[in-house]
Amino acid sequence: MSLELWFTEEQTKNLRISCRVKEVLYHGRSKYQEIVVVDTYEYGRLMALDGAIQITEKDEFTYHEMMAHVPLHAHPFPRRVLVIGGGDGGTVREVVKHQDIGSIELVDIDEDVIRVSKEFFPTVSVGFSDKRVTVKVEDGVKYVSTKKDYYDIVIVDSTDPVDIAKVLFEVPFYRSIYEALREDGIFVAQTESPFCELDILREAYGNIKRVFESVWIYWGVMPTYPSGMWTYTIGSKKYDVSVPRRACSVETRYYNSDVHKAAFVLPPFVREWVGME
Ligand code: AG3
Repeated sequence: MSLELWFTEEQTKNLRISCRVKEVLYHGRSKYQEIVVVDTYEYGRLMALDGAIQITEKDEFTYHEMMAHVPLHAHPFPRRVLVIGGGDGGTVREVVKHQDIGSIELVDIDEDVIRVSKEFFPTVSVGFSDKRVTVKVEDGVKYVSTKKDYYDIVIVDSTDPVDIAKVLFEVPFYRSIYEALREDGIFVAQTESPFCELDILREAYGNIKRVFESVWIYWGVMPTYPSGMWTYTIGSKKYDVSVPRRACSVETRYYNSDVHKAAFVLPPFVREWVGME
């Protein structure tokens, strides 16, 4: 008989994903959530917050590249970037690849996520050591409401819309972001799975449409998130973001110009559900 240890996320009431565990590396409670880090056979190290998988070493690049490089390549000249959430540092790692960006701020409410990522995910948190990056442990909702006409890009790298992250899917927050952006600014947020969380996607899309002139949904593959198909919703004041303005200038494993364009092609079931014409 062999002893087997498995990490399981209950993705919905009726669906679970399990990864066989080599070793438990960290288990603790921060002020806001339960943090688990395990080393798994299939996906390498994995971090979960309140039971929901946030990153695994094997597939995090698809999500982080799509969060960062789509808006950054859709803007002609991004200078100032704000990341809200994303305390693991994966999105920041992708943003710092763009040499022309002058300043990158990351605001995450939970300093333990930042600390745990630095300790157990050096290849994810690596961007934090870039000189242009400032990390603030604060409430992102409050922080962004103090800024006006300032950022070129705002990226919301949140957890699922439960507990502390709920407000990150609501209109007042989107309005503050709109005001914090310059007149040609771009905003993107992760908006969940079109299979497991269709209501969340529809609501987020509707809320962002109430605030931004132009709104698109794009999608990518994310094997360890519910259903493996993941969406991102992007609001733009001026530019058509569905085509890249510049050739891909950075080293990537998932993103390139063709993937950028393809990601905006949505299957009819998604278009219909969110009420796109
Ligand atoms: N943030 C999106 C996590 C959503 C995953 N949901 C789930 N597993 N039920 C990821 C943060 C990575 N920087």
